[in-house]
Amino acid sequence: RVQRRNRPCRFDIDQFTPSFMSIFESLVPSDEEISKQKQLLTALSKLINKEWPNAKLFLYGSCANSFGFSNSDIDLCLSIDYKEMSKVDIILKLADILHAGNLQNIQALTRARVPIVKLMDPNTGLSCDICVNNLLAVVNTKLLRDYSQIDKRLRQLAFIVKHWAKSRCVNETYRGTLSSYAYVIMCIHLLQLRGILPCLQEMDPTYYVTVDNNTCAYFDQVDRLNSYGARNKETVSKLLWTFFHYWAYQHDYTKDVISIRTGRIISKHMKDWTRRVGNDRHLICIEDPFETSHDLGRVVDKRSIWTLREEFERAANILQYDPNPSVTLFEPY
Ligand code: 3AT
Ligand code: MG
Repeated sequence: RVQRRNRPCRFDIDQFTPSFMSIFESLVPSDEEISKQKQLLTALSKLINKEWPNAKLFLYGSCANSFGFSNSDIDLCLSIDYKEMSKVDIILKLADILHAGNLQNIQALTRARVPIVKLMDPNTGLSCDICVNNLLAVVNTKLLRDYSQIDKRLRQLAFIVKHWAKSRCVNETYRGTLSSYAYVIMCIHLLQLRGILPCLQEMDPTYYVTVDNNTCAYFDQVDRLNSYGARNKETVSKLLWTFFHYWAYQHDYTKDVISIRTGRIISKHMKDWTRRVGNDRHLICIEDPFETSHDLGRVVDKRSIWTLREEFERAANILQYDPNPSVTLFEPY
């Protein structure tokens, strides 16, 4: 591992860029799909506002953060200020409202960690999950989308990383591997270190919201930053190599926390993330940009950390040596 730490990238890495780009293109949702999502949001908002005029429905997660594949489920968040009702009551009432509106396959999951209602819309064929008052997720969705507008390589890199993670079964939080959200944060962090993306939370804020006593503030006029990364000419295949090389051989799992909030690597020691507390083992540390006490790697346990690290090494070695990396990388696990 020590020798591999400084190994230079293969000289011919850029020849694979066209094949990685065509994989990216094949995963991007069509305009038609995006307009169907908007149509569903409008229809559901209308239905819900009949009962709750002051409630507001937001798209969040991959269908709104620009990192969504085609045919993925839609995440919606209902924002409602209704002191008399508990979250569970709201979920149950919401399920009734949706029934009356002729939506299908409605399930109220009231005991889940994040209670949701699931449904299928027969008009668009889309399935979605609705949660209640999870506004931090709406704000982190905006942060991710804003980063994706600055340099198009972020979206390309993150799509390929997510596609790799899904193909290799390391995008399953219930089995101790990482969420899509965590992988996108890892990609943003890499591009910050390469000088391709700025650190929006360190710049003078132009956007502020307070969510559950958390102040979220950052520079969101990203159309003014669209040449930020232009001096760095690295291709998506080179960045992909750098990403896996970093997580396979360079990241210090005993000491380091990656942080897009600061645009740097910070220490586990400073965050007091050096030992297991409850179920948080801190074996791979990824700081949430807004809930800074929240380690997105907390789902990883002492077995799944090795699964993950073996997959990072496999990917790094394929990108270094394989004659056909854009095929081998995604071979099913
Ligand atoms: P898929 O395309 O569905 O795999 P996604 O972007 O929808 O990817 P997730 O399903 O992981 O991502 O999560 C949905 C959203 O929920 C993304 C983010 O806004 C929020 N979220 C997920 N995990 C966390 C977390 N641990 N902390 C805070 N917000 C989170
Ligand atoms: Mg999702």
